Amino acid sequence: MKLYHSPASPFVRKVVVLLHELGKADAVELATVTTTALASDTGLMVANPLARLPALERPEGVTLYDSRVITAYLDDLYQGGLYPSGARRWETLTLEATGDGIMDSAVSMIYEVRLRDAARQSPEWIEAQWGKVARGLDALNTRWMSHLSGPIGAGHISVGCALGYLDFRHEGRDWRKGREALAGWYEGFAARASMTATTP
Ligand SMILES: N[C@@H](CCC(=O)N[C@@H](CS)C(=O)NCC(=O)O)C(=O)O
Repeated sequence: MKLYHSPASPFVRKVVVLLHELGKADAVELATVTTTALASDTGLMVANPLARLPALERPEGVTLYDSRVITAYLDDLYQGGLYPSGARRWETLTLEATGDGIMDSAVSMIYEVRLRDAARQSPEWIEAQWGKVARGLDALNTRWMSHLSGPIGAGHISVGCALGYLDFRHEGRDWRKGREALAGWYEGFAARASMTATTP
């Protein structure tokens, strides 16, 4: 299997962390590409018409995207149990959506600054995106600590990669301030071998 990859992408990191957690990091070949919303990699465009990372080419079927489809597929393939059954499944999917949503807004803030010239950038839009990130973090810190304290699942991986991305690209925002429970959880999660092996 071939994974279209960039070491800086938190969505790609989710997939690679999950592979490490499954003990299957060697099961995919990493095809590193450089792509942005304004200049798409042509090979990636063939694999995923949306030209977004990650995409997973498989010998036995269609190329998979987006990251949530890929993580669910790999967990199913290797029977990892990272999407549990019962009530915890819906929590896991919602937690994963929360982590992914934080990444969406955090990545789009970087695009605004890097892909638009200074005169056309919108500080209001950037702050509105940070507002979504901040509310997601507050929800994690107040409503999700009990789930996060339980067995690792796909939601934990998404949240861990989202927080890692905030440290990587938005360090000045000090996301830990006033969110001590979440910060404490992340300290432990960031020390996992799957995370240290994939630090951007
Ligand atoms: N919802 C998508 C988001 C993927 C995404 O936004 N990837 C970024 C890299 S971090 C990308 O490929 N951006 C290029 C573009 O938007 O054209 C997923 O979960 O895979």
